[in-house]
Amino acid sequence: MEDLLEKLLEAVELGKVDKKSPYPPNLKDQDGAYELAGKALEQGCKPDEILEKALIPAMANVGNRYSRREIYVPQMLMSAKAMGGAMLHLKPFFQSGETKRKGTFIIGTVTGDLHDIGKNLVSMMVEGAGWEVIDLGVDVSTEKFIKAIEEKPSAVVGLSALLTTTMENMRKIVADIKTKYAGVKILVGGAPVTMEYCKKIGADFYSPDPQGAVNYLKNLAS
Ligand code: B1M
Repeated sequence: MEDLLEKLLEAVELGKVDKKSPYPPNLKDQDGAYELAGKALEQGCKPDEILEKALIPAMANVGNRYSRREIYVPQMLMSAKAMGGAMLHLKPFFQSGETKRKGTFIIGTVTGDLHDIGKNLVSMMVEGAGWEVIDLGVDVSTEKFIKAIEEKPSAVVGLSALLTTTMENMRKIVADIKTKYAGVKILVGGAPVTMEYCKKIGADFYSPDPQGAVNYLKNLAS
């Protein structure tokens, strides 16, 4: 069993989605994350064990390697895709409530901003770290964030902005959320955003990359 989980960890880290996936070329025709997760379940491994022992450590390695600039966006996307392949088997268990998530993370790119590549990476990495993720998409208004928070009041909220012009919308959304839900923690990120700006607009934390977001949530949950 340990061997199977080790193989799954490696498949996710290397971005091997499933058997027919041509990437990475040296793993051609070998089982990918999809098949290995299915086999682990068949052999009696619990979904949360698969998450804790294979998927989460794999994505943590990927996040750390990306932060150290040892890998780049395409590799991280392939790993996230591989994790998604494994999650196809695990999701039904989480959705049924049979297996507990660490918490809920609501994420969206702020009003007026259509950039979603970075936001999607954060979303996938956080999901890979064992959180339920409610991804509201792009061009998300205060009202949409508030509605999602109403449904999950204990959620942590993540805002992404890629344009200097939409940073102002980020400020407004943070202010509106904090007025209505002072206790809700808000994490901000995106290329033009800085820790200084985070403090200025009253958000709780800034992360320059997905792994920083995962680490912040991990600290909050512990
Ligand atoms: Co746009 N764009 N774009 N664009 N675009 C930028 C951002 C720009 C810097 C390009 C440039 O001029 N050099 C520039 C902004 C300038 C500024 O504001 N200072 C720009 C512009 C001007 C525009 C338009 C206005 C262009 C126009 O129409 N005249 C327009 C705006 C549309 C709109 O949003 N309303 C526009 C449109 C587009 C496309 C639609 C064509 C496309 C977006 C496609 C998509 O996202 N689906 C696009 C793209 C691709 C880019 C660039 C080239 C790449 C952005 C990207 O995906 N980076 C970008 C230039 C650049 O960055 N080199 C640019 C990769 C991604 C992994 O990084 O998103 O930074 P990033 O995310 C990182 C971190 O920031 C962090 O983690 C990620 C991984 O490390 N992170 C978080 C992100 N969100 C986080 C949230 C967190 C934590 C961390 O917690 C919640």
